[in-house]
Amino acid sequence: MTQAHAAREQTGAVTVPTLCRLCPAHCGVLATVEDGRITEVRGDPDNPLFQGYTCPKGRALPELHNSPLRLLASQKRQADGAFAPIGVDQAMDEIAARLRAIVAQYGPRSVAIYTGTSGQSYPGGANMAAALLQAIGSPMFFTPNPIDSPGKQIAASAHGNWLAGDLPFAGADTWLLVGMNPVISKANGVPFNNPAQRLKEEVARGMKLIVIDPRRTETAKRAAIHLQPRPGEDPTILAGLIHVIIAEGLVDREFIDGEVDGFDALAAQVADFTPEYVARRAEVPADQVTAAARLFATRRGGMANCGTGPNFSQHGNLTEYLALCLATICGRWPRAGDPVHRPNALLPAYTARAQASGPFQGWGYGTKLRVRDLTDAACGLPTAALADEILLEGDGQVRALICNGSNPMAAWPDQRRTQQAMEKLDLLVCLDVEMALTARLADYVIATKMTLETPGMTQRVEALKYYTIGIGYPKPYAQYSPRIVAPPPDSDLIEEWEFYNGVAKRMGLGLTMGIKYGFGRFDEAPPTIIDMAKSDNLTTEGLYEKICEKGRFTLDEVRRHPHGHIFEVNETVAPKDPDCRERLDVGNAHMMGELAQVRAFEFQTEHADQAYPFRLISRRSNNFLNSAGRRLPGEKLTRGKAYNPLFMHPQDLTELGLQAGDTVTITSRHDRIPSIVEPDETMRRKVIAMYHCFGGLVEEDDGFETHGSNVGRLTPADRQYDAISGIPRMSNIAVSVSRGWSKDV
Ligand SMILES: Nc1nc2c(c(=O)[nH]1)N[C@H]1C(S)=C(S)[C@@H](COP(=O)(O)OP(=O)(O)OC[C@H]3O[C@@H](n4cnc5c(=O)[nH]c(N)nc54)[C@H](O)[C@@H]3O)O[C@H]1N2
Ligand SMILES: Nc1nc2c(c(=O)[nH]1)N[C@H]1C(S)=C(S)[C@@H](COP(=O)(O)OP(=O)(O)OC[C@H]3O[C@@H](n4cnc5c(=O)[nH]c(N)nc54)[C@H](O)[C@@H]3O)O[C@H]1N2
Ligand code: SF4
Ligand SMILES: [Mo]
Repeated sequence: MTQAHAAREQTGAVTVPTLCRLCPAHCGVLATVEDGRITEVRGDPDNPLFQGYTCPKGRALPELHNSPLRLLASQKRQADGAFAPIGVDQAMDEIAARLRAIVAQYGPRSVAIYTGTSGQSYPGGANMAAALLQAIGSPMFFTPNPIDSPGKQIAASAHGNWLAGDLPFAGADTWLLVGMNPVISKANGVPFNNPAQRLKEEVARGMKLIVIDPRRTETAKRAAIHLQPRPGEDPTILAGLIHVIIAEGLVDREFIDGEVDGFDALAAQVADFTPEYVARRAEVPADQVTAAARLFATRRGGMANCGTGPNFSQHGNLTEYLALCLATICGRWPRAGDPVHRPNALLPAYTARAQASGPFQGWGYGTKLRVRDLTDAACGLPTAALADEILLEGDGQVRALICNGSNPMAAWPDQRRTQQAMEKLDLLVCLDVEMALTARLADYVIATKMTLETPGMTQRVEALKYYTIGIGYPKPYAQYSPRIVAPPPDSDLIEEWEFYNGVAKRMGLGLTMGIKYGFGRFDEAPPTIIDMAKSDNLTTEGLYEKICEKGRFTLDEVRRHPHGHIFEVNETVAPKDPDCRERLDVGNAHMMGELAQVRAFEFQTEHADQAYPFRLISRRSNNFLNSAGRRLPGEKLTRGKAYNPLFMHPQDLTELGLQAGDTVTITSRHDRIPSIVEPDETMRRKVIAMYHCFGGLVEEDDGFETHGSNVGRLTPADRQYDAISGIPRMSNIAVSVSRGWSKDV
């Protein structure tokens, strides 16, 4: 009898171990089930990695599963615009027929899929979506990555990868975090099994943390050196750090000679970035720049990780690249004989080697978009351009979009244009658990199961190390969970992968799902190929077996440890293959050119525009994952505040004659939104911040007190964008703040 059955058959409450899948951490938790409903989720003290840790989002899983706003059946838009329930089989029949007609009339490229953050909670879902598009013959597969941190893969393609992975955070004597707040975001940088605690322990042990952030964040509070600069100056600051390290001879010469190309080009390019220049431009003390460089270069261990902040503020590719260069010129990669930091458990075993896998073409290839000369790139197709691909008429126009656990209306830049695009589509399908913002504009909303109603496992978390440095479990850890509860009575719900497979079958297409493993362009093991034509009557459990088929440990072994398990893997990094000629590159021509542009930029001109004296930066709420959970009724997540305030330094408020709780209008060169101000001493003066993914549809601005405002509205997608990833300026946005709000200008 499974645990879920045991839970359902007993009348009393049953508490079972499982895992939260809302964010990449996948914390091991305990779930209490009473009469077939989840009533409590809390930390699992018996989980060896998480040791009782959870966050408010995970603890709200019962409310999310039992939410009155939850969709219990799929919905179809009627002629009058209202939605009516539709059986999911009927919905798949109709969607398949419509897709077939659209492909027949306009060609395969007219169909696009955008798979989002919540799509990642379900192993196989996004892969099956990709398989459907492939079977249709459309290249138009999009993810949030190019409006998140696209600089990561682009920088890695220019720099190359290290085939032994990254260095461990635990035990390092220094670390640099640029524009990220892992204590809240549980993203990369600090290990996400209780990041606040991990950081506290390391600092108590002696780690000297360096943080670059315009806000004194929960993470920055632990820093030995917190550089609190003007936003958008990260390439300047990192070039300054590299300048000092080279000028003072603090580089790892032996590592550079053995493994690295381009050092002289880098040295020449940073020559002008003296601490005094950096200080003047980024408005940080020059001696802090020098001190940070010395600290980073002279203490043991230590890598540099970048977050969304610098990726949003332009030159994200360059900033990510310089962070890799900083680590590389200081020789900060695992060497032969070091313990393997992130050996796989549910992924195939691999040989970690102390050698480079050199640079590769990271952009300018494959599918060309029709707008802004954008192409496919290492970060994926430029998502910020998808709205225009829908709006621009003619050959190749996108006419049908499937959103998989994603929410363009909340998350994409330029919400006004995004809404026009959503409304222009011939067919918009959203797989969601509620009538989220984009779902409200859809033709069909496919109601899906929630995480605790599906089996879960941690394989995807291991794969994150192939995506970038500084993320993934710090130990060979794995967990599997069976389904914990049945879906609500009388509901008609489907899982994501079943939907794509179901639509494909109805279109007469056989799906082949492929999963690849490896750092950068390097394949560690042959891909796993799952031929759905040979997989009739597959269950999700069966799909997971296939996905984990090549794992170092079998799912059976993992299942034996319901509270999760840290496996014994005592491997050391293998020496460099004597035939290996590959080298890392710190002098990539494109990146050096961009650094020269940064140096030539007249930064005073931009600062001088008094019409827009504030800089609006990004920030994440501890209680919501992007837009998910934002509409949950009650106080559990909103804590009485269902909107996203405008955080502002108290002195800036005073200067504007504003008080906490006052309504203001935030105006950028592009658009305007209302908000409510909140004093926050952690902000740098003249820098203000808001949480993203709030607000209603474009015409619903007046409801800001109950649903907040959409920050994306302030950002145009077709000006000040990155030429490779298309990411527009989503932080460091020049704005003005004025008292009051009126919808009419
Ligand atoms: N201005 C600004 N814009 C930003 C950002 C920012 O910081 N500032 N951040 C950017 C970043 S980093 C990202 S990743 C993107 C996020 O972009 P998206 O991934 O597109 O946005 P989310 O809000 O995460 O969308 C999640 C959707 O999934 C639904 N959902 C929740 N649970 C489930 C589930 O179990 N199953 C299914 N099928 N659906 C579910 C939610 O209701 C919601 O509609 O936004 C980007 N946009
Ligand atoms: N609780 C919670 N956790 C989340 C999410 C969430 O919405 N809520 N979202 C998840 C997602 S999709 C992602 S991608 C990750 C992101 O994880 P992070 O990248 O850690 O995101 P943030 O916490 O917003 O941290 C970004 C930091 O950049 C700073 N910043 C803004 N502009 C600049 C700049 O120009 N330069 C510098 N140096 N700093 C700048 C901001 O002050 C902020 O502290 O978090 C994930 N985890
Ligand atoms: S950090 Fe929070 S949301 Fe993320 S997996 Fe853990 S409990 Fe869930
Ligand atoms: Mo993200």
